[in-house]
Amino acid sequence: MTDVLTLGETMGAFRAAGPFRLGGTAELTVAGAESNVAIGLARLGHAVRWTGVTGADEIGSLVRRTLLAEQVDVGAARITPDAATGLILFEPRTADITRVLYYRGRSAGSLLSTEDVRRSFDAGVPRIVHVTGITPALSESALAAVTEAIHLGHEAGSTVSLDVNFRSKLWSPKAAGKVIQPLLARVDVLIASDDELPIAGDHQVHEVVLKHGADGATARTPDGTWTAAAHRVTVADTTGAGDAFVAGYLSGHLDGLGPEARLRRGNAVAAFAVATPGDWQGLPTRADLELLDLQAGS
Ligand code: KDG
Repeated sequence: MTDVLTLGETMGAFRAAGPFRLGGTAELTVAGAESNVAIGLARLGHAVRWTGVTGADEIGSLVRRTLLAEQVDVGAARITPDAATGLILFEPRTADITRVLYYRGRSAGSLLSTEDVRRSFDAGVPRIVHVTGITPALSESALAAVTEAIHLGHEAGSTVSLDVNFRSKLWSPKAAGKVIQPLLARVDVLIASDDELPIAGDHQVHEVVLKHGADGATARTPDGTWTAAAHRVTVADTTGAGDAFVAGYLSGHLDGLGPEARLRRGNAVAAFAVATPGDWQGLPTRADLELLDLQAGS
């Protein structure tokens, strides 16, 4: 049984030690919003499948190897000889501000298609289908893939979640709104940061989760509104904090927690993520989460 199916582009990631213009050392790892969520859920013990396309190259192997090592199922992911795996360069300027450069135009990841999504569902209906607003910006076929994932998830009775994840380097807020708003008709859980909410426009999504960064998060359903404060931790790197929150929040869904407890789990997972440099490296296990509970109780 698959708990969560997610799909998108995961790239090779270079994280520089200092300003790019000075050159010097950089760490090579992988990054992608959906695979960050997948790793977060897998570390919490959930069965997660990630679907995407990587090139038949060494960076693509790094992506697949990393996800496999994190117990993420990549059995439905595709390797293409037709394009290279994309790259993302992170230039940390402060703990809160990281400059991002993309080398992902016509990348393997942008070739994601509806067939990839159908193949992913062949392996079993997931309890949750999670997509982001990044993938539809990559190409027409990637948009079709996201549309198909939402459609198949909705038809099969999965909970469909969408994180707006607006990326200004890929498109404008107006272009994003035009594409994302029609998708929301079949979405059950809409996740956005405060500044991304206007992109979602008017919608009827049952559950809306707002990420307020260091100020925590809010969940709204027809039954009420809940807010939970973020944990105070020393921040090393906020990249991937939103994805970490989503992993925790969806984990709470899978465990049958109520809205406030889901928010608390999201905030706890995000606290671990921001305390370690990197998108996903600091994501906690269940045992790690208990450490936070112990500290809160001491
Ligand atoms: O959410 C963190 C992301 O910014 C990172 O992993 C890269 O997915 C990414 C993107 O497309 O910007």
